[in-house]
Amino acid sequence: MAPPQKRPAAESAALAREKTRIKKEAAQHFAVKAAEEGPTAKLNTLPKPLSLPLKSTALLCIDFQKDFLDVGGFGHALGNDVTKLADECLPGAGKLLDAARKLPLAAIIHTKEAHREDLADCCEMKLCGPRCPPEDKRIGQVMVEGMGRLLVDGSPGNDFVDAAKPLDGEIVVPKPGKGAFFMTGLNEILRDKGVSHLIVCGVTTEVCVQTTMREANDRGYECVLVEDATASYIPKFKASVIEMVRSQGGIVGYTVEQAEVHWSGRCHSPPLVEDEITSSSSMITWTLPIFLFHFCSSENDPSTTAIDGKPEVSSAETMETYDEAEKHLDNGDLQLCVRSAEDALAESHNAGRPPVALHLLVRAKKRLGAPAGDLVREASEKARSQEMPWKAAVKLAEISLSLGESRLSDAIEEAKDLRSLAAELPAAEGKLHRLTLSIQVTVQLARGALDEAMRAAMELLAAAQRRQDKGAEAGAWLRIAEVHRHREMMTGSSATASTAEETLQASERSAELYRGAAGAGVDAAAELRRGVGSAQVEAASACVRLGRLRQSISLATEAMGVFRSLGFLHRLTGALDVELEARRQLMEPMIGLQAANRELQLLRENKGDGEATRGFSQAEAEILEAIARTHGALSEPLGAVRNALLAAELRKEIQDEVGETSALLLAADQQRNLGEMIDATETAERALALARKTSHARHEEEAARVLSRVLAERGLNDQAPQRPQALQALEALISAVKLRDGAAAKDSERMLNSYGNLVTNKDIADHVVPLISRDPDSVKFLREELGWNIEKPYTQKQSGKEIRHLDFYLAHRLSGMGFGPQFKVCDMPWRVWGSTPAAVSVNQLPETEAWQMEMMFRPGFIDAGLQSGMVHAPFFDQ
Ligand code: TIU
Repeated sequence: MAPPQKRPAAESAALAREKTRIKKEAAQHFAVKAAEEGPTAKLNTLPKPLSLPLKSTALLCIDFQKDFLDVGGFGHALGNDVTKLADECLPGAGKLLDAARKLPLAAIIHTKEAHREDLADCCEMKLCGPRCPPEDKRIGQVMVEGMGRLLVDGSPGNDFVDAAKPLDGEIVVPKPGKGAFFMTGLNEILRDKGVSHLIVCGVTTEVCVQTTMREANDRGYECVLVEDATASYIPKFKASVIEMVRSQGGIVGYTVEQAEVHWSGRCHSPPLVEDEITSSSSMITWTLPIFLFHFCSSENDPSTTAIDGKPEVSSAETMETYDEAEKHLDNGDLQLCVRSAEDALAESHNAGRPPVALHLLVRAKKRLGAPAGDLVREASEKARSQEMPWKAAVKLAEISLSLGESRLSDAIEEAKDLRSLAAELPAAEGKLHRLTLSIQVTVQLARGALDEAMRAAMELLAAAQRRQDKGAEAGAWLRIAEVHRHREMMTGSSATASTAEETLQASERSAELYRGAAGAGVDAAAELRRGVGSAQVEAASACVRLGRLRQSISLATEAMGVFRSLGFLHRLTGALDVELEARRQLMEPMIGLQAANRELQLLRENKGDGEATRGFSQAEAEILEAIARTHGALSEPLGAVRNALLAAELRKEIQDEVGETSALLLAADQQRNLGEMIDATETAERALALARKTSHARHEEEAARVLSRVLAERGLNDQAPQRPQALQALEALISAVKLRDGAAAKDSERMLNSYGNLVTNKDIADHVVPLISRDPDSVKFLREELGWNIEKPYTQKQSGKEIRHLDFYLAHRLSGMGFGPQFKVCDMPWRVWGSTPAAVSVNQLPETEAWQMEMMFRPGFIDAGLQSGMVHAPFFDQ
């Protein structure tokens, strides 16, 4: 045999790039790296001792269900003696759960083997194949009253046993197979939570536990099997699994005898809630004996950081009442904003601020639904009683209302009035003047008058420079950056174009000035610190557009720190969005997901049950939506659906119906990608109803589009809300052909195509046949203008075979492809015409398309051929 060859010294840059790409893509399937910081636990595992990084460790409890542990369950139906199982593993599992719940683990997850009620997720082999139990003891059947249907989600017998029930906040993963990774979102959940290590327990050892451990091992998770918290109906199998797992140096993972090891050492407290900034650095010594885990101190000094290395979200530092009001408005805590603004008005000591506080008050009350007339009246009364420049105050209130109702010309006029008023008020002049200009920038941006907006922003800068007010100058540069950003995006407008470089420069200048004005940091006015953060986000997003992705991430991260410490949660999630986009472009979306989940965790820990929970819930929902979108981009619809539905739930809780609609739309679209068409229909219908209720035209349109698409894919075109419009487009097309209007025909065809399969080939035939029989020349027009080939006669006989979609899908799944083709509709060739109508059209889900591209097929063709048992060959030869 030839000796091994030496590797060539250098590889081409292209090859190296390709390798990096493959590595990054592969990484999406793998566990993340172990946490480097935070507490660790030393375990006496075999084949060697293991140090668990607690921050990235999850406890995974497999199938502690009555179906396996109780008489009358599925395990019993299989012919097992189930009576010894509970004693063998539940005491150990109870101790393990108790201990784990006291630790800062990444997650506690409970799986359950559970099929959907319709058993669509149970393959025939498992349901009624030759290795199944006899009739009446099969999945979905009721063997013993009181236990319900065997192994079906929601049945009493499918629930967890009392000794190992999940608590609130713990994750439950239903699974249709033995392995917990098969057809579940478990891998995404673990990856999102930054999990590298799994402590595994559950039943039965050699079936679901071992299968799951093997699946986890292949995905890069380090697993530890806890021996006294797992059991098998066949004791020698448990012993064998334990031996197997740790043989060959730990081929599947580690094992540890029991959960009981006395704890010693110190641990700092988990992040505390509310305003106690100092609590993050306090050390406490736990006096409880803790099972299993033996703490070691964290490598970095824990006294300076919270448990996860981050400071907690604070709701107030040295913030003035005015800043508080601003924060609450930004976070959507409107009642709190009203209260802080009223306090700020009462404190009226700072020239120029009272009118601004009134401005905040009016905006918050407006968003709470107060009538405009009342608000103006209230503003003028408040202004008079506070002895503030009331004319200016009322004018400001009017402007707020005009802006809120998009009456932009009114706002412009009012801003001019305000300006002349400002000049008459020496004490407040500077502030009011700048506020006027700032409003002008806002209004001109809203009108799309970008050069006018830039002029106002420049004037704002000049005014600040005249007064040598660094903070105001910083604010002006931020507005300039904002206008540049709009000018970057402008298309077909007459305004001057800007580059991302210009946006970046202006925002960097702003950050620098804000930082200078804020001085040493923590004690600085919240307004200035917030300015630093906002300027950094603007700069970070410009960096994304410039492809400077690492720089973008570091800016966004810094900004998040600022907003977190000030409690500006909405801005915090805005900064996070920028980081996610940069991570996505860097092809490291999982790191973004981890960051998002960390932020989510932090929000939840700090939420408390105080009054400001609305802002927390809103920010939580925003992060969940960002996570859902990222999963969507990664073609992980399970993760996307789960997070989008959680977001919708939160939005509902805080009665944010507009937000709820958009979360539902996101969920519906992903349920469609997942093939959960019934769920997708229901979700889209809910979204449509909400959009109508809130009179949100864009959402209504979007919901009608999603719902129509789903219904069409289910073959329920007639129920689709956009069906009438789609038919109108077809009629418009026919009229355009009659009039020989090429441009109109093309427009209508584009319109028609945008409705996808809402209009069927039969509809087209029903319209086209009468047309060409009355007007034979239209065939030529259709060919020349639209390229429709409807005159080509068929020379061969058509044949078609219909195969039920589900059968076809399952056949492919079971024959080893792992999934089946996922098209929904297959008729005959689209717009091919002969003596008898014949058309093929195929609608596909994105997954199928990607799969076909990989196999170098043009999307659609193989499905069409496969399903219809080979349609008319000449069509494919063309
Ligand atoms: N039959 C058996 O031992 N186990 C299962 O079917 N499922 C689980 O292990 N959970």
